[in-house]
Amino acid sequence: MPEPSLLLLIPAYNEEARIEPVLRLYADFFGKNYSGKFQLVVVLNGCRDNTLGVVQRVAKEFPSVSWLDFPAPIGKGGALIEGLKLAGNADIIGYVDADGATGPAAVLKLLPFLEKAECVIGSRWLPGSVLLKAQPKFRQVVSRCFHVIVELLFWMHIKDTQCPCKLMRRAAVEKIHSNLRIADLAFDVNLLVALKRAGFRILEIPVEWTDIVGSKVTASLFRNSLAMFLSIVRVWLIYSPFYKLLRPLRPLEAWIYKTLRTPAPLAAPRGKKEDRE
Ligand SMILES: Nc1nc2c(ncn2[C@@H]2O[C@H](COP(=O)(O)OP(=O)(O)O)[C@@H](O)[C@H]2O)c(=O)[nH]1
Ligand SMILES: [Mg+2]
Repeated sequence: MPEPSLLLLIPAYNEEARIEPVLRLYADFFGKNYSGKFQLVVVLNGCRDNTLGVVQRVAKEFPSVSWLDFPAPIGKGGALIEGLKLAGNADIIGYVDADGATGPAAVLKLLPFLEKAECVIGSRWLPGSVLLKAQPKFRQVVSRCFHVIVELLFWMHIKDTQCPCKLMRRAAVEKIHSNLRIADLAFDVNLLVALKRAGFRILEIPVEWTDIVGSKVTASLFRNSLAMFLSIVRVWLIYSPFYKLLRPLRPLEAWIYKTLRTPAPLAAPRGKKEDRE
């Protein structure tokens, strides 16, 4: 029996220096080791370098590679929200980083766990995970503080919400897609909270991971962390009884995100009466 079709998204912003070997590695590995249909879709937005040219060059060689390009600065979350609209094209949809921190073999190992849960996520913080090279110390501290806040707000008991290696069944993505709003790097929390609240099971599996130089997040850690904090509070508020009352604060929120040079959360899709579910 053929394996299920798999579509992997790679959000990419100014990745001309890091993405080429990653695309080649994934396309080559899944081409040789996966019998189901495999698609790799890079979601670019507002890149100021030649990421698009690099992706197009690799796509000529590997038919499994394609791309979506959005000129507007929609952020990593915005790019993934767009990319997840392709969920109907595959049985399993997921995403990884453009830097190859988690290799294709590690992603393949996660796939069988989708028989037990609708969403499987890699974790760098579970016993059994292999950190070939850890993140810089200060980044780890910030990451752990973020984890504590996420746990206090959402009580999901997920050790590593931010690991960029997540796989989901198509039906789960389609069910929660209209609840995805967060356009910045806290998108992952938005996604996991939406899945949990819809009653889907999330399984966290130790993963092999290596820190790759050139992180966009570490480069502007303070600004990114502030925006991510704001965004997780925003996700929490969506599900709180105060949400409607806070509507007059929207212009202030827009101003803060603009000041932080971060894409603001998206509005509820048209036709969705209430912004909380
Ligand atoms: N499309 C898009 N992708 C982004 C944006 N910001 C970051 N990314 C991508 O998100 C992923 C995570 O960024 P990275 O710098 O690897 O962060 P780290 O792994 O957390 O240190 C990478 O694939 C980036 O190219 C953005 O504004 N738009
Ligand atoms: Mg990365």
